[in-house]
Amino acid sequence: MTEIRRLGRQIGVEITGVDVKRLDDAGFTPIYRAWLDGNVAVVRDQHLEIEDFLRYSRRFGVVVPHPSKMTRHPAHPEITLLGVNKFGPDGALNVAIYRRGGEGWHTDGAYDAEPFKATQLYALAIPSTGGDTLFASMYAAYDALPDRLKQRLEGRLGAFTYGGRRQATALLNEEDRAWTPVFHPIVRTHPETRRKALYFDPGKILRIEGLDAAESDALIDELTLRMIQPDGEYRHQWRVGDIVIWDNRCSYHKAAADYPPEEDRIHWRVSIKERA
Ligand SMILES: O=C(O)CCC(=O)C(=O)O
Ligand SMILES: [Fe+2]
Repeated sequence: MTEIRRLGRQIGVEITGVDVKRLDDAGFTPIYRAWLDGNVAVVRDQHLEIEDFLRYSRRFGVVVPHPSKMTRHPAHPEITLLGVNKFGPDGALNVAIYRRGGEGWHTDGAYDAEPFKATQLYALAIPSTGGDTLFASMYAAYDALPDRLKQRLEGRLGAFTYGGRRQATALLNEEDRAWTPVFHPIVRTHPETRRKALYFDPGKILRIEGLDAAESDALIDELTLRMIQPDGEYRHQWRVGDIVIWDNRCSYHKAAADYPPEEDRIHWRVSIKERA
């Protein structure tokens, strides 16, 4: 029996009692609906091979390879490996791998003209302490904006690249580091729920179009302070066998990146788009 339970007040649902390998369309429908409603869905206690994970992930959309080629699974380019090859040949910790996703609150794939709909992780190894993933609702962030900011942002586009203003491209090969900016509305209407969300990523945004540089930077700073609403948060403590999927169109996330580096924390990860 599939059971669905709310986790955070405005974000997060937990789904138990399913084996995603055996799910038919009728079994998937309530999961998809719960995910749209909760933005982040946790499915517990799965035992998956890579093909099972890919097949289940394709139910949500089009699975695409991530631009970081060096962290792709060697035999399955659509699978990104998190926490693998954390130590270099000289034994030094590769901080870009260890702290991946931990630099700040973000949404995945805003650097693409067709940004990521969802990201899904499957947990293979979890450290004894730390290593949580934090989530927050972009709907809650938008709803909490003062009217003057809602009005100021309405219809405005942001310019985004992979590395943003800091040009943080450590996980990319040399030849993949040049990006042409793409543009997305900062106030984004979710195509399925029709709710408005603050679509924002301080690490990937270059500027807000139509403002001079100083104004744009100041507005980016102000929005950065307003991204996270206490009522709109959920913190995921991982267990081996968890699948977690988040909706990049209406949520932010961040890795806590605080676990003992000598311990394993390994996930398979896929990037999912609405269309190719
Ligand atoms: O490892 C995590 O907790 C999340 C990392 C992240 O930001 C991502 O996979 O997009
Ligand atoms: Fe991320």
